[in-house]
Amino acid sequence: MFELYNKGIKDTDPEVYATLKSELLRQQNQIELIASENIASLSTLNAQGSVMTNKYAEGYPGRRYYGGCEFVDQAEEIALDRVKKLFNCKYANLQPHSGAQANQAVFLALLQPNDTFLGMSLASGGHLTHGAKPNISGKWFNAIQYGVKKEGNDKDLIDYDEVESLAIKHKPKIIIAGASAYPRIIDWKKFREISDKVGAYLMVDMAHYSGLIAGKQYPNPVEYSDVVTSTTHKTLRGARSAMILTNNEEIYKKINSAVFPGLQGGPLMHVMAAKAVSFGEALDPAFEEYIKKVISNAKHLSEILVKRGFRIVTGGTDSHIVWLDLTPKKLTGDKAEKILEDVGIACNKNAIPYDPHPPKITSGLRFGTAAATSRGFNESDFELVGEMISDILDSLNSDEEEMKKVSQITKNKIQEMCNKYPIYNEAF
Ligand code: DSN
Repeated sequence: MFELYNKGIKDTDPEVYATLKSELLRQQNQIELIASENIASLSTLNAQGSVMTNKYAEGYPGRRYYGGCEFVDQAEEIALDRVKKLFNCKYANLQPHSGAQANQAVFLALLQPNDTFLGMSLASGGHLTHGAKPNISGKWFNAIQYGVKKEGNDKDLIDYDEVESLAIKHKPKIIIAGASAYPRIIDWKKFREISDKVGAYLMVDMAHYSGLIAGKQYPNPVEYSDVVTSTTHKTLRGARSAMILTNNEEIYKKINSAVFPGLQGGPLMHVMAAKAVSFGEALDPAFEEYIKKVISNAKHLSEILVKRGFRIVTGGTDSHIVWLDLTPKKLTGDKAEKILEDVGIACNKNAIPYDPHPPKITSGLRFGTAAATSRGFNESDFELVGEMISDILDSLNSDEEEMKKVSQITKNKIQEMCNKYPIYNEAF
């Protein structure tokens, strides 16, 4: 039962135990559609909750500033070997604690304060750390932002002409490709060509796509970029952490100094061990099958939502992401997110390109299929999920009685599905 991986806490700290238990039950009883989340394996959780928590290991394997590092060195070496195999790259740094820190490490390695870089705007589906004003990337650097096409056949798709003209005009030191809500294949080669034209480094933040890349269903950016960053817990389904990859030895050396001692002190060796475990899982052929399902489930979800009268930003998906435009239903993202959470579907409001609403309201929702696919949801389950989302959101335009009825029916169906697919067999 639940004590499986929280042995002891129940007796020593019932207060915190209660939060762990509640969170386990929330995850079990909700359908997780937050595109950046997943369900790590029990082995990954166990490695992360291990004795390596106790160890300081500033430095890199074989070059530490503390004694007693023999076994954490081995864990880091295993993780490094596996990740290099997974992404076919020569060099990796696995010490960044998070995606934001991995990106900062690249800035520290390759930029000076006030230097210019080019990144995708948050409003177009980019990431906060790619130059948004409230983030250090937008405060300490001259961040120029590109977006997506406003209209035409390629509406909502990355505006590569704009990327090129901004690059020629501003001569950035780095061009960043990669996004947080963009559901389509990004043309890494095109970004490489533009970067070469202006002598910029190409940095790819593949955080959302790294699992799809490991599963060979999305192009690998490593061969096109100077440096690649990623989190390790999204589609890659690993420990909550990050990494930096490169094929360039000079850049690798700079990245190592930027991560430690530039930005961080001791690496989290328990997380390193957990990353090693999850990279091992991603190398298993079963992971490729999982990723194929993640993408086909997203396509099915997207098709049902279109049938039910929603607009999908970019018209569909090549990934785990389904980006919903609520405008045809005259709804806002904040309200839709709340009502879906009330019935047991977790997702997040998300601005759509050229959104008239502010970020706390938005006209869209972002869904992702990685987590529910991990617990076993298949295409027909995702079709049902699409129908339930549509029923609930459509019911917002009916009277209170009808809303209550739809809500109760949906809650029951969600409970049935969640019971059918336990997130951890061993825990229930
Ligand atoms: N917060 C993550 C996401 O939801 O995409 C990115 O860091």
